[in-house]
Amino acid sequence: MSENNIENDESIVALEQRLGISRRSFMQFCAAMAATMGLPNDAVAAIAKAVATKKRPSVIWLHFQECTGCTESLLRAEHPTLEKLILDVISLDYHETLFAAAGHQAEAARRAAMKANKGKYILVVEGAIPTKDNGIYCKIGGQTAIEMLKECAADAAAVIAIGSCASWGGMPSTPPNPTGSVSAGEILGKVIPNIPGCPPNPYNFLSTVVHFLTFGKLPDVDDIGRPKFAYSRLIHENCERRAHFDAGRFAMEFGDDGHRKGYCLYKLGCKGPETYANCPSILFGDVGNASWPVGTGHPCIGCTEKGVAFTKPIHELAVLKTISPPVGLPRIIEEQGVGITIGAAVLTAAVAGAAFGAGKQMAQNLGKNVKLDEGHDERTPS
Ligand code: FSX
Ligand code: SF4
Ligand code: F3S
Repeated sequence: MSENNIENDESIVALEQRLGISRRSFMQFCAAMAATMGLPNDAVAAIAKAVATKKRPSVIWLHFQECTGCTESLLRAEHPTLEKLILDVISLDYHETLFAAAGHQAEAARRAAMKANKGKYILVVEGAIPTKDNGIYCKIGGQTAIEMLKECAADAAAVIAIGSCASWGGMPSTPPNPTGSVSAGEILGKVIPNIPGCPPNPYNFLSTVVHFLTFGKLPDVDDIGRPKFAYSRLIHENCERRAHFDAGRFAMEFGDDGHRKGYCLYKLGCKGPETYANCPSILFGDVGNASWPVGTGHPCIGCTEKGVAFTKPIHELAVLKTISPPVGLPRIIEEQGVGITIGAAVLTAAVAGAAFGAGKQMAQNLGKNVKLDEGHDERTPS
């Protein structure tokens, strides 16, 4: 079914009435999910149908050592449609921050949801797990975080670590790591899908859940469990300041002339060259252009990378993992005899650039009914 046909499908019409949102907004949400995951246009209809008709997966959401920023970031996705959709895409059956219930009532609700959805629920873990002194530094309802995580993971269909704390220890594991904080995967003894970031981008989490709902499995992950659709490119590859890096134009101090002109932040300690994430492509908070750390003038601290954020000093220079040009630009000098013509390379780069631009614009304009001025990008520094 095409995107246009599905808009008139009765399940989508029913969804419109149930949630009080327009079909157009809903289709824009589905298109943004597909674009975030790098899926072709055909996937939009499949996603729309799955979200509108499939039983919402039960989600048990645990909080351990963290700041609740991951939850906050999910709820701060600003479009009027989104908070409704989050709560409609998943059935949030246990969440300590958002739950109305408290105390034993809340723990009873968690166990009831786990029993009713045995083997089918998604367990989301937010926060690191302290291991020192038998884990006594984080206890909920009389259980240590270690005990609670093991109990909840035993019958889950999938376990997802959200945020850097649950993914690799994050902030609580900052040396000297006084409580012996580790990741959820370390407690469970396996690599689990994780969405690092402090906070992580809500679209990466939502896209992962929507992928599970639509295709019945989690998306492909890299060797440390991060979905490839979101964490296979260095920040440095898609950064709007990259031309300044390549030309050697750097901010040397906060507030200096180069900083005011939007020059590259590498010499202020930007970790974009060694950090894998899609922040410059999908941005944060749905508030428009430049809404990501580097866009606002702050160096990336590498919050999605173990061993970078909360370990390396913010001012320390990043390791340059690659000096190849960003994917959106054609290569200036083509290597000889590698089986690709300059024309093909330019075409590939143009297509990659167009896809990147389309995804970015879609994410930025979710729920808005604006005419895009595609010839102008306000983020480009003068
Ligand atoms: Fe950690 Fe999430 Fe950073 Fe905070 O809770 S990833 S401290 S944004 O909230 O786990
Ligand atoms: Fe962007 Fe940072 Fe790379 Fe400079 S060093 S181009 S600011 S990611
Ligand atoms: Fe984190 Fe750097 Fe993105 S600090 S939010 S990985 S730009």
